[in-house]
Amino acid sequence: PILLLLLAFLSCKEENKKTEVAEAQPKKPNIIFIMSDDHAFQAISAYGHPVSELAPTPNIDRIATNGMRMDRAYVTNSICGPSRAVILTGKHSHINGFRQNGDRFDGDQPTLPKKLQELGYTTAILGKWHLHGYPQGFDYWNIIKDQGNYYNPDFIKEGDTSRVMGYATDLITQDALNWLDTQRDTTKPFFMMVHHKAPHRNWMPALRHTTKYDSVTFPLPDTYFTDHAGSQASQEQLQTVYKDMYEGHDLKMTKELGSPELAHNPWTTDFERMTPQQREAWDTAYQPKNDAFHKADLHGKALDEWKGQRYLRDYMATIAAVDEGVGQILDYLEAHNLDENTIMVYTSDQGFYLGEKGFFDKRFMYEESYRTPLLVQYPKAIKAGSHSEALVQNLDFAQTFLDYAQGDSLAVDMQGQSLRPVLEQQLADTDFKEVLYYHYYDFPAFHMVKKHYGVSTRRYKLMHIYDDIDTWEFYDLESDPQEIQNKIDDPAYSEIIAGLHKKLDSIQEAYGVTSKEFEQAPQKQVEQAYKNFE
Ligand code: SGN
Ligand code: CA
Repeated sequence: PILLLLLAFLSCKEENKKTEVAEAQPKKPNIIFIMSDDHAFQAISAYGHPVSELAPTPNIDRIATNGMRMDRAYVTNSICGPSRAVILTGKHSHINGFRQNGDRFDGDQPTLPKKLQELGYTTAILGKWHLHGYPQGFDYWNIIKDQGNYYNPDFIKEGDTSRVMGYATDLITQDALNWLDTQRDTTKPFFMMVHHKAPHRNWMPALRHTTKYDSVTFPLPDTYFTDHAGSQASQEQLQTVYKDMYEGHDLKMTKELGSPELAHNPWTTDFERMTPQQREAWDTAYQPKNDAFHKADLHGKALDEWKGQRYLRDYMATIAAVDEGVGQILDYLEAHNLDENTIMVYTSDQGFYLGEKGFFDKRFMYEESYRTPLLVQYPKAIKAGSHSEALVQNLDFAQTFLDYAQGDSLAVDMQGQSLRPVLEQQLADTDFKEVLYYHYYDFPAFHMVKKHYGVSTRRYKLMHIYDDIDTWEFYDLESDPQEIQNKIDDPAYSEIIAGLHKKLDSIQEAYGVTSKEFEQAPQKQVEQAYKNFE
């Protein structure tokens, strides 16, 4: 019996050891990646911009308060589909094959969600997809069809398309909460991508927010009126608020006093999809303000400024529902004790113009559209209320998540770098990346922003604009943060510019950029496009 007792004691010890080993293995973190569409960092109050101070985003700010605000996060190609493809693959556009909107994503290639599945995760994607074809690597998916509509949008749920009644942002938030609460496999860590349509053009707020900022006067940027001296590409773009927005579709202006009928509205579907009740509530909100506009009889500069004001009010009001949704997801995590072990990311597919240089939309390698908001909370490893000025890119997201998911042993053939040392403040901001690469291809297309590529460092930016023109631009962000003085021909900068050319050559080589990346569109096609979009 003594021997038996000894054996029992030993095997018990062995059991304890096993439990200890199991406990020593850290639990893989859950990852929630919330990405809105066209959300400018200027429009998030955690970033402290005069516009967002008047229209705060208290819930999105919670992520910054609980975690890290990244002040110098950039995209590699400032446009929707390409940004999403970079995030899924961790590779630049010329490697993942999705260079411009309208391309078709090769879903058979290795991607972040597929790798996470291999690492034991359950995965979901909800909301905007915009890559054509169907998502792969997701256990659950429910995506908005094409660009999507704000009211009563079509969703494609695992292959079946149907119109869902309601407001897009709220529907996407609800779907995320349902998946978290009732649908996911709770035996596995989860990865959930929540991709809002908002605040993409044509900036239609939820009915509860249609008058939210009517009494607020937003400051228009100093550069709202500018002649774009030094930048031919900026002179020839078609994304100026007071020239290129459609008065009905974008600015929700009406034809005349006393009538709810919209002014120029070439794409009728956004409003036609509304139910009569929704449309009535909408008109009740907008008609009095439109009538007041007609009575004011504005012209010239005053009219241009009024348009900027209407744009900002609608844009910020559209964000209000996104902010509420982020709050609901954070509340859910906290109520279910999931917050400690969940990495929560808030970002946008690129930046956006809020009237700087007179612009809306994105595409350019200038700061407002090149930079994107990035807030990350993970209480276990990221210090609350921290911020970073490290140069990082959306190219780095995939490897960051794989690093946290203990996938470092997986052979990943990606082009980014894990942000973990930056997020956990193990590295000085200046010791991460010194130079970033950018390439935009979507020309001729909407807004006629020409093809360009370039490099940026903490202080300088060099861009080559090509296709129907061939120009270079160089900016010193320290002396000219608004990027309105192209100093490409300034002899005082010639050495710095020569250094940037070298950096450009070597980074292109490192990323595998070949001469075939610089193809030009046929001149006839460009001319026709200018006619179509004017
Ligand atoms: C739509 C918009 C454009 C926008 C593109 C790309 N027009 O075509 O203004 O630049 O999407 O945006 S709209 O009036 O039809 O909305 S992206 O975010 O998908 O890249
Ligand atoms: Ca976008």
